[in-house]
Amino acid sequence: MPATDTTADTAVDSRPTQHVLGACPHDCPDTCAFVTTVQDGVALKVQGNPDHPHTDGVLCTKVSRYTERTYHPERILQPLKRSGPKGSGRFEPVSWDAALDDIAARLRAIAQRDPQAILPYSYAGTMGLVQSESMAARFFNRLGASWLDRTICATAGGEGLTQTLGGKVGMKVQFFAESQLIVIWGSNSIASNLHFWRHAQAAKRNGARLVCIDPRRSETAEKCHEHIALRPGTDAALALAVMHELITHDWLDHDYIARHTVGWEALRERALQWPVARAADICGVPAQQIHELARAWGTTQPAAIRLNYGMQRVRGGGNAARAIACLPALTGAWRHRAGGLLLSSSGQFPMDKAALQRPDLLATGLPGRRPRTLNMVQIGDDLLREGSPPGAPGWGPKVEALVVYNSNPVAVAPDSGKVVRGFSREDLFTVVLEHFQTDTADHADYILPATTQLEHQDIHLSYGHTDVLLNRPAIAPVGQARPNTQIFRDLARRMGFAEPCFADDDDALCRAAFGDRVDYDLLLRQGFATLDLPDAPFAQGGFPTPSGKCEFFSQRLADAGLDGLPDHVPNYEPAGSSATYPLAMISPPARNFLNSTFVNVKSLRDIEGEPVLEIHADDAAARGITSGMVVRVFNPRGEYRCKAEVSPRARPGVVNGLGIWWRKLGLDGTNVNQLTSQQLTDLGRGPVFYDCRVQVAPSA
Ligand SMILES: Nc1nc2c(c(=O)[nH]1)N[C@H]1C(S)=C(S)[C@@H](COP(=O)(O)OP(=O)(O)OC[C@H]3O[C@@H](n4cnc5c(=O)[nH]c(N)nc54)[C@H](O)[C@@H]3O)O[C@H]1N2
Ligand SMILES: Nc1nc2c(c(=O)[nH]1)N[C@H]1C(S)=C(S)[C@@H](COP(=O)(O)OP(=O)(O)OC[C@H]3O[C@@H](n4cnc5c(=O)[nH]c(N)nc54)[C@H](O)[C@@H]3O)O[C@H]1N2
Ligand code: SF4
Ligand SMILES: [Mo]
Repeated sequence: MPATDTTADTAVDSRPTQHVLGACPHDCPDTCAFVTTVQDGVALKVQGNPDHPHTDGVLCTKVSRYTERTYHPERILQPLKRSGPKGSGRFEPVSWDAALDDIAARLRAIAQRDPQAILPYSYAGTMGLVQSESMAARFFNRLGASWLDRTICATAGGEGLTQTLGGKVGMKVQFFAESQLIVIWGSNSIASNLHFWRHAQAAKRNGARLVCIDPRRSETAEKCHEHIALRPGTDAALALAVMHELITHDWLDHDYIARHTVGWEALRERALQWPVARAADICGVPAQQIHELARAWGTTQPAAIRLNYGMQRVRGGGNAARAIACLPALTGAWRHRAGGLLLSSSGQFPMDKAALQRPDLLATGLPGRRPRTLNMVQIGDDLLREGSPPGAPGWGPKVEALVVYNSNPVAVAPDSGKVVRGFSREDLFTVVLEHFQTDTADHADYILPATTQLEHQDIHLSYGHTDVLLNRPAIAPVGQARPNTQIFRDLARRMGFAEPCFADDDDALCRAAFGDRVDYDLLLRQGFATLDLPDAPFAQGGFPTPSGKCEFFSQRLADAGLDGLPDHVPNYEPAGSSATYPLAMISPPARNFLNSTFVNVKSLRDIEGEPVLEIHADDAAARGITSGMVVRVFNPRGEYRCKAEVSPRARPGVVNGLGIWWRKLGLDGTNVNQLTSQQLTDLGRGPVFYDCRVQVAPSA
C-alpha cells in the first residue's frame, strides 16, 4: 500500500478518503504498523497494516479504538493554567504565548540558581524516537537540568540480559512459530504481546508444547499445556534447579558450552547447590513440575523462551533474567533459528542516539558539565527531599520544577502516597504535556495540549521485532495541540537557546534517528523497513559480550563487587514472610488498558469494569471475603480499596491487583501503587512493583 493513496472507499460513502501509513506509539513489544482512513481531514478509523508481516492486519482492541481516544470529548485542546490549590484539578484556559512566556521565565529564574533543580520526567507514553527523547533531550541537555534515570520498566531484565548475552538481543519473533517447545516466562502474551501469541498458537498447531511460568493463571497461562504457578520473585531458584537437572541427567550440549560460553565450571558448581526439592520449597510448586520442565527443555529441539518483563519487577529481577538467559546456551538451543530466547530486540537497531539527543549541548552551558541523576522510580522520595547545602557533595538542590511528558507518574510510580504529596507541594512548579487531565495533570501549574500519533510525525524501533516504522501525520492537530517537539522548540527559543539544532523539524529528526543505516525512502513508501539480521544470531556463538561468548560468569559484575554468577536473590517482601502482611501482591496490567493509558476511554473501561483484586478461595474464605465485596488492601505504605474477585487466577498466598487505574477513577481516589515500594532491583536500579506484601480485609 502506498504511503497515502486516495481512493473512493464505498464502505464509508462516496467522498474520497486517504489512507495514511503510521505506527502504533504505545509501549508494547508488538509495534504494529497501522493505516488511518481519513476523510475531509477527519480520521475515520485505524486498522492494522496488512502488508506489514508482524502486524498482519491485526491491531489489539485498545488501538482499534484509537480514534475514540483522539477525538475524546475530554481531550485537552488548549493550554491550561492552574486556578485552584495545587492538586485541585482546577484550571483556566490561557494562550500558548502567555503559557510559554511564563514557563520560560520561571525555568530561567530557577536555572540561574541551579539548573539541576529542574527535572524532566518522561517515559513511554509514546515510543516514538522523535516525540520522546529528541528535542526534549536537547532542551534539557542545553539547560543542564538533572538527568532522569528512565528505569521504571525494563532495566533489571535489560541489565541481566546485557551481562549474559551482551545486549538486548535474541531470537526473531516469527521463528517461534517453528519451535517445538515454547516457555512463556513472566509474560501474559495474550494481553501484552498479542502478535507473539499468534506465532505461539501456530507452533501449538504444529505440535509444540507451551509452558507458562507465572504466579497468576493469566489468560495466557490457561491456554498453555502446562502452567507453573510459582511465587513471585522465585524465578532464579526455578532456573537454577532446571540447570541442576540438566547437569545431573546430562541433558547438555557440551560442544556448545565449550565453544561459546564463559564460566561453565563455576555455574555448574552453583547449580548443583539447587536440587529440585530446594527450589520447589522456595517457588511453592511441586518438585515433579520442575523436573518435567528441565526434561522438556533438555530433550526438545528447537526450544525457545519468550521471557518478558513481568518476572523482573522484584528485588532479584536482574539475577533472574541472568539465570534464565543461561538456559539456551546449556542445551545449544541457539543452534536453531527457532531456538533460544527473546526478551527484547531493541539492542539490534542502529539508532544514532547522540544525533537525536545531542549530549554535546551539556558543555555549551558549562564545559565538562555532568548533572546529577535522579531515578524515576524514587520520584516520591526525591520530591520530598530538601536540598543539600551549596557546595556539599551528593544530592544537590531541592527539586523546584518538573516538566512531565509521555508519562503519568502520579498513577504509575510506586509508593504513590508519597508521589502525591510531592506533586502537591505548593512550591513545586510543574508543567505537564498531555492529551488528558490525568492524575498527574491534576497536579500541574500548566497543562500543555500535546498531539497524538495521528497528528504528528515519528519514527519507531521495536522491542519485540526488528523492523523500523515510520509514522506520518494523518490529520491536522486537534484543537490547539502541538507536538512535544514543537513545544520544546518554542520553549528553547524563549530561553535564548540559539543553537541551530533547535530549529530541526520533525522530518529532519526522523531522518537523523538512523541516518543512512535505514532506507528512508522505503519507509516513506511502505511504512516499515526490516533490518538485515541473521536468522539464528548465535548458532556459532558471536555474542556481543566482551568475551564474545554467553557469559554464565560475568567479570564485569565481579569487578563491580557483585556476584559474577546468577543466584536466587529473595524478595524484599517474600510471600508468607510476615504474619501481619502475609499475602504477596502483584499488579500486572489489565488487558484493555496500556499502563494508565486508555483508562479514560469508556468503551475499554466498560470491559474492565472496576479495579479488582483477584484472591484465591482459601485466602478469601480465611478472611470472610466473597466475590464482589469491597475490600481494603493495605500495608505500612498505605491502603487501597477495590472489589474482590475470588478467582482461580490467584494462587494461594498471592493476590493480583490489576493495574493501572487512574486514581481518580478508582473507588477511593487511590490505585495499587498506593501499596508498592520505592526499593530497587539488584541490577539496573529498577522498580519492584511485584515485590510487595499486603493484608486484605472486607471494607467496613
Ligand atoms: N494490554 C496491555 N499490554 C501491555 C501493557 C499493558 O499495560 N496492557 N504494558 C506494556 C508494557 S509497558 C510492558 S513493560 C509490557 C509488560 O508485559 P509483560 O512483560 O508481559 O509483563 P507484565 O504484564 O508486567 O507481567 C506479565 C506476567 O508476569 C507475571 N508475573 C508477575 N510476577 C512474576 C514473577 O515473579 N515471575 C514470573 N515468572 N511472572 C511474574 C504476571 O502475573 C503477568 O501475568 O507489556 C506491554 N503491553
Ligand atoms: N503497579 C504497577 N505499576 C506499574 C506497572 C505495573 O505493572 N504495576 N508497570 C510499570 C511499567 S512497565 C511502565 S512502562 C510504567 C508506564 O508508565 P508511563 O510511561 O507513565 O505510561 P502511561 O501510564 O501509559 O502514561 C503515559 C502518558 O503519556 C501520555 N502521552 C502519550 N503520548 C503522548 C505524546 O505524544 N505527548 C505527550 N505529551 N503525552 C503523551 C498519555 O496520554 C499517558 O497519560 O508504569 C509502571 N507502573
Ligand atoms: S498496543 Fe501493541 S498490539 Fe496494540 S496496536 Fe499497539 S503495538 Fe499493536
Ligand atoms: Mo513497561
